[in-house]
Amino acid sequence: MDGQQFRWFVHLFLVLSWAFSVNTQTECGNWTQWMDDENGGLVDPQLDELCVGDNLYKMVWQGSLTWYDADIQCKNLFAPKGFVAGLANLESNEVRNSVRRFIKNVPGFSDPKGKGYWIGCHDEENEGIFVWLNGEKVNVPDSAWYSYPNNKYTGNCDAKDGDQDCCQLWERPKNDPSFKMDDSCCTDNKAFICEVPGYCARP
Ligand SMILES: [Ca+2]
Ligand SMILES: [Ca+2]
Repeated sequence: MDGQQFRWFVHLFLVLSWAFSVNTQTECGNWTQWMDDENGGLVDPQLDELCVGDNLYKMVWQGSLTWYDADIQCKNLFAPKGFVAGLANLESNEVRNSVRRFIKNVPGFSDPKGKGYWIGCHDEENEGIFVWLNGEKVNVPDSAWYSYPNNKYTGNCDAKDGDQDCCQLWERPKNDPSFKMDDSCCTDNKAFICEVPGYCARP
């Protein structure tokens, strides 16, 4: 086999490997999803849903609510199915990056309502001290934020202290969004990401 034949063979192998991985279907919970060969997550783009470990992350990208109502909507969506949901906790680098990759790779998800996705952290109680909804302090690398320190806002933020207190994954920069973390006005209407612990656990 000469060099050109070898390169052709390698190319064919890579194409077949990709085709096979895309078509590999795996049961997750009670629906069929596709294996994401890049990070081991399980995704079904039609359901806007991503499994990382046992947890489900649902991108509600076609609706938009305030940060407070988004958290309530997450609970309302999954309570009938017997699960306690809420805005997503993205403290884990693995989870945060899987979610960001999912948003960036699926057409439509990268242009959500309100130019961002609400996630489950805020600094409403102590300005500058961000906490997740479970009360734990946000302790992500500075690089996980779009720009840090944040809270820079000079407009009319309709929050109780008039500044930016709620966390989003932001559609910035516009031409190639990285969907890094940012604080924004809690009363703005945005798309949002629900987290449903245990939803992806296999029976
Ligand atoms: Ca703030
Ligand atoms: Ca901000």
